Amino acid sequence: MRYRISGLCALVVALVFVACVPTAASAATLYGTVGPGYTISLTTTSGVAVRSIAAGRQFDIVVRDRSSHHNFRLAGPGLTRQTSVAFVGTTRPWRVTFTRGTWTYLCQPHSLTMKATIVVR
Ligand SMILES: [Cu+2]
Repeated sequence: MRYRISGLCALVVALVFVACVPTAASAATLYGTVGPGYTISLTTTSGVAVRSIAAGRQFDIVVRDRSSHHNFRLAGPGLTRQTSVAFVGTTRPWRVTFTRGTWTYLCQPHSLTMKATIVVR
């Protein structure tokens, strides 16, 4: 009897674990793209520019940095991620949880013009 109860507990624990894993691994992807010209964007997989995000949502951000004259920097409350100016290529996904506040993404050498904000609420 004791054995059967602990077996049931193990099964319950296993089911809870399996139920939680897909959620953690299924953040949607957003694309940050900078260059080769003087352009910077953050878009959904369908190419729609991201202007606002619901607080607490999590995304995997893949940055496509297409120029050694630009970089892509994402900053919000408590978090900054960026490519180097020299880097050209596609980053591994940055798993980001968007906390409430104003987020910005920009190219540091040209931040006066290559800059945008995202409202997270
Ligand atoms: Cu730039």
